[in-house]
Amino acid sequence: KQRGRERFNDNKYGMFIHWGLYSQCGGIWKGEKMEEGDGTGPRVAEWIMRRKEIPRAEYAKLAKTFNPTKFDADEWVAIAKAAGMQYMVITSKHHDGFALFDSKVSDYNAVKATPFGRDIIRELEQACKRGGISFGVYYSHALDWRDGGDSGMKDYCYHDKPKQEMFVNKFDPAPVKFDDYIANKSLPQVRELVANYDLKEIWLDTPIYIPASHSFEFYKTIYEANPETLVSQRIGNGFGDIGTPGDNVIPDEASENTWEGIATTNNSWGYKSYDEDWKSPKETLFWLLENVSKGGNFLLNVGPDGTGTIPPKSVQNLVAVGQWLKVNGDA
Ligand code: FUL
Repeated sequence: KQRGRERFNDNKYGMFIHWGLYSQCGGIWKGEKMEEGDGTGPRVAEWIMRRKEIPRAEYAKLAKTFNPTKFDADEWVAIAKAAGMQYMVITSKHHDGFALFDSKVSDYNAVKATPFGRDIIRELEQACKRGGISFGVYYSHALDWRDGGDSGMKDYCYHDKPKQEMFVNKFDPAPVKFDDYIANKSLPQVRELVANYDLKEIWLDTPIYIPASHSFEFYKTIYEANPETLVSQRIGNGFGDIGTPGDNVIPDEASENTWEGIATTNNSWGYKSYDEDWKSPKETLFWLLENVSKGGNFLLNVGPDGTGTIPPKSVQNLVAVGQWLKVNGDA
């Protein structure tokens, strides 16, 4: 039996939220959709900086226009609850390096670099508390296209890992060593998160080249700050508490491990303005039942747009499942 399994799996169903500067683009850069043009990496909309190879300074201009006046933390929590969800995990910093929380480590964050000037992570943490659901954050620790240099490719690329070079910033990397990025931004920001916010879960992601010593350091840092905070296994190198079968994957077999299935509501995590391929309520329910009946949690994503609105169609589908759960579930 793994650490935290009981408490974690009691929550069963949660809302994953991918939100950041990229949400303003909706998958389109200079009139070009992400399906077209050059660049590598997945076609998911939060990857626009990598796919379109947008230089760091140019991408950072998106901070100046980030002013999601429709954002209302209590409303997002109300939607999660109406959907039958019992927890929420939001991107506190994705691969683009921009943080949604107030940080002393880097000014590249929602409070200090945008006209909005609000601590989104604090507002959601408090709203979850008021609403009686658990709260956690996603944090891209190893991959940071703004400050992460080459994300360890030069120093830690061994075995079969070169194929992961499509992940890293090769177009305009920060002139820093990966180890310095870990020491000066990534670890300190994780320290800020665990010290300043009440987190049930921290979803580190995309370890790519990170060496085991760093993964261990992250785990130790989080555990020592708050042993209640469970860590995703994408911390890398076999550390972490919560496994996942993969992006948009339902495992074949049931498992006693602590794990969480993760899925999108259309085909992207971040807001993609032209993706209307929504999972119907029936499909959504299928995913939920498959994951939960096999012993996992199900963390289902929504991608709010640049104004702070969760796409109405996804809300509608989620709430329809919530209504079914009210009648047929045991919550
Ligand atoms: C992946 C990331 O690269 C995606 O952008 C997304 O965050 C997904 C949940 O994990 O590894």
